[in-house]
Amino acid sequence: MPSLKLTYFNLKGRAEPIRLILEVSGIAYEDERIPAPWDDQEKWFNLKPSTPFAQLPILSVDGEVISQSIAIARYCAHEFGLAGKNILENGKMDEIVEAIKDGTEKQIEAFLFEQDETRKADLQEKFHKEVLPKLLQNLERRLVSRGKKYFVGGKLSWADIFAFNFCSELPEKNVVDEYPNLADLVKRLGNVPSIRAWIEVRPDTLF
Ligand SMILES: N[C@@H](CCC(=O)N[C@@H](CS)C(=O)NCC(=O)O)C(=O)O
Repeated sequence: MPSLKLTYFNLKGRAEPIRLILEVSGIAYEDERIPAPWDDQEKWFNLKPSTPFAQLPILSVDGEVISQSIAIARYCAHEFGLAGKNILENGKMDEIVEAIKDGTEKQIEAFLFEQDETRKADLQEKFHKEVLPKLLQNLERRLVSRGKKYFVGGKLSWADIFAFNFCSELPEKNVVDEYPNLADLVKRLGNVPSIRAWIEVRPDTLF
């Protein structure tokens, strides 16, 4: 097995789906956490110039570094048994992951990045009233069309893990209850022993 070190801020954020993939795979890795820039900038400012795109997360694989959270997650899924068995299955998994990524980017913009208070309020309202319901509805439809239990191939994959992480990190968790098959998937994944064990011990962070 390669020697893995995942470096991110002490947050769930973009690293948490990767951590969950590694936990489910049962692969040993170092979970390196540095203070969030708003807590203490020094460590990040020292590290930033050495990272490929001046951002985190990064994953060191036997000393070779890859960045971009989705690329890292995809690498881990493929390497450790949570990807598809053929190119079509992988395409279907990518579809789910990319759809969730689109929603996540809009969420980050509305809740973290936007500085103008009026625009921020508008973006947040749009997220709650349009972006999130549409995304959850489409995920529910996709899940139903693929047999209700898992998003692809009738077995647990990194696509399910992305959906689990996104839904279970929503501040208002009960919004997912309107989508019964998605809610059931989130509940089932929360009971996977490796996921449950990780959630019990992982650092308690704001997001
Ligand atoms: N597309 C990149 C985005 C990475 C990103 O935005 N990272 C943020 C933390 S979530 C970061 O490193 N911020 C600190 C900075 O840009 O200085 C990915 O998915 O990894």
